[in-house]
Amino acid sequence: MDAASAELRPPGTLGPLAAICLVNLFFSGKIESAVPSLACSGKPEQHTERRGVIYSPSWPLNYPPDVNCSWYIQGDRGDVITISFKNFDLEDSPKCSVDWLMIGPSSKREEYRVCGSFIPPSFISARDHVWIVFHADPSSSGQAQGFRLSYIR
Ligand SMILES: [Ca+2]
Repeated sequence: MDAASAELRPPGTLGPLAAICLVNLFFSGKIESAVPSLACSGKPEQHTERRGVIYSPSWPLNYPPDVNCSWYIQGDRGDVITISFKNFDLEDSPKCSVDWLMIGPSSKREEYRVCGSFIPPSFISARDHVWIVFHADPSSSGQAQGFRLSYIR
């Protein structure tokens, strides 16, 4: 804290505006982009909310090389899950074999694979659960911003 702001408030307190901003950050999920994503630590990040937002690691900065991230969205019985892309920019390659985003009913069953810089069409699940898997190859060339998607069921 610099001298000017120290004079404005007693040490150790946040103003009401700062508190509201922190709450907004928490509920919008944006704070996740500031810390390493659990989804990229080897365990899938579980989502059971009716709607939510998922970001590539380091968003809105470029994603790091050599990452594997996975998210598992579990709906209620009979739910259909719709995934819509808000931002999308992954290193392009033939058949998306270098960097890719995969969506499917399990982490091994791929129904949808995308890369490149065009916003892909929405994905509508045939089941009440979906896996989303993101892979970036070890090369540090060709990095891109990544993705921001929302899901709703
Ligand atoms: Ca890459």
